[in-house]
Amino acid sequence: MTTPELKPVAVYISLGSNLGDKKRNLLSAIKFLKEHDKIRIIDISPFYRTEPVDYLDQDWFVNAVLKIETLLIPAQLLDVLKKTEIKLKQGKKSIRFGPRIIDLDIIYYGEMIVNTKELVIPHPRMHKRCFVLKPLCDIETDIVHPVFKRKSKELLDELLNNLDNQKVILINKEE
Ligand code: PH2
Ligand code: MG
Ligand code: MG
Repeated sequence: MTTPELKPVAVYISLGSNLGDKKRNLLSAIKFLKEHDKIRIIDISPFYRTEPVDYLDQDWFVNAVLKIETLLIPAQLLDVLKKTEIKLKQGKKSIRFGPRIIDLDIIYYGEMIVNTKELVIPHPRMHKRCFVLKPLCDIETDIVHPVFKRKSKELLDELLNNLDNQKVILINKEE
């Protein structure tokens, strides 16, 4: 019997920062992930300046979405993301939904649905967040949400129809 060939899975990761040099924090996180031998960066969305959501009394964020291919299973990838966050935070703590140097969340892991105490995929709030859906659509408008069976562009359009405008502003490359 031959060993089954491992196929890399396409994964979308949301990046966010609203403390310190926000753009640089995102770029540093991408650099860490790029150095991992089981992660291949496929695409990086434009960066957006975004109004805070959920916990409103905090500075605006810079957000982006990353498409990678990886052989890591979700729990292993989560571990890599957590370690990257810890490296960039250098010991500084952050509160839930509050200000943070870097936040790395798995949005989609192929078409897999994960529901454990540590990890929920697709990300449980992604469909309510322009700061995720806008950059996601810049990379891929047709990727289908495995629970809602909706394309990312449809999720974004529904959100824009339903919501009091969460502001997301494209950052110029030169800025
Ligand atoms: N992350 C949060 C809470 N609110 N708002 C914006 N605009 N961007 C974020 O990345 C963000 C947020 C918790 O992870
Ligand atoms: Mg988050
Ligand atoms: Mg997080």
